[in-house]
Amino acid sequence: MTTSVTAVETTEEQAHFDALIEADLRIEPRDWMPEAYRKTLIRQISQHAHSEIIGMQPEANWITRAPSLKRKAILMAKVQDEAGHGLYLYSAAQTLGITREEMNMQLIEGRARYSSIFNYHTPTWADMGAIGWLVDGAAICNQVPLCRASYGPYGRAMVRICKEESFHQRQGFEILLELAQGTPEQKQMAQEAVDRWYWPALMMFGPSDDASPNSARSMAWKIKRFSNDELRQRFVGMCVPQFEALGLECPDKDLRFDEETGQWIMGEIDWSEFEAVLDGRGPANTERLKRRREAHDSGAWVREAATAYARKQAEARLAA
Ligand code: FAQ
Repeated sequence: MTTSVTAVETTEEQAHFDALIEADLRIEPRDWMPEAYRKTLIRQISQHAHSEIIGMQPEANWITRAPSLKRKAILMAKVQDEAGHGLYLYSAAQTLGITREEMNMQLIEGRARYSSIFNYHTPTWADMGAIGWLVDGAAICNQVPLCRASYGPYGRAMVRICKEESFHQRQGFEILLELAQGTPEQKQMAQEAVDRWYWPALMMFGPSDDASPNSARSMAWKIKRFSNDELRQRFVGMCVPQFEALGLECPDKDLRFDEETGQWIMGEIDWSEFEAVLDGRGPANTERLKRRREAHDSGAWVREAATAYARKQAEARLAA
């Protein structure tokens, strides 16, 4: 008897959920949702949050070496923004029933993914320009559609994140423009940084559509609005005129626009490199996780102090 009542309720709840998705309305934390939808969101949002947090490392590495006080202040603000993005996203994931602690442990124990892009080194100042222009540029392309994600807390977090990412992208472009218009050595440095980051930025969009196990379902649920390849296309189309404005060469020598299909035909992406990075064998995977674990350990006293303070406050409230 109980089982059949539950079954009827679930069917009704499922129908209500489907209707909300169909009508392009938002699913909120109070709403019933299929377990697989919840799990997919936790996976994507927590991976996204971890990316923002790990993504602070390649740039933080340059704060002390930025070429002027102004550049230092801008870079510091950008890295702080990434921390903020991580926090909005962890909060959004928490509304789905996972704790911040659990997500954090998944990251530091190497059980969670974060974006492949943050496993590359930043040997020169021009890499700060290339990250801002290409990595934040790719992030915007991928994330603007996520502002319309069907899950309310995720979509709303993305609105604020995207505003900040646009500023990040412009500051990266401006760093590269200044270098590209500087001495021949500076222009060369800008070109080399772009050569380093271009292909990994294309990989940020994920595997090609035929190798993307999650896309179809995430698109049906309106979490993702476009496929990985569609967004990669859009990004390449955005970059082409910007390469021209910078006076830099696109590292993809085979890139051409096919008038007939309206598609960019790209050179071959080295998917074996992408797989190696996802498998923990990228240039900087080991040091990124090591640094994150050290930061977690050295922050233990802050967590302990915050817990003790919260306990004292609770005791004081009870005594009052
Ligand atoms: N790196 O079936 P799909 C930023 C995994 S934030 C690592 O296509 P899905 C800001 C994927 O998780 C950058 N893993 O998966 C910033 C899945 O593995 P799983 C982060 C990747 O979820 C700038 C498997 O491959 N942005 O840059 C990657 O439908 C500067 C199969 O893939 C986001 O997270 C990858 N690149 O589509 C910060 C945006 N690609 O979980 C600091 C939100 C795929 O089944 C400085 N996320 N995988 O074991 C998304 O839009 C999606 O999750 C995708 C992947 C498009 C990343």
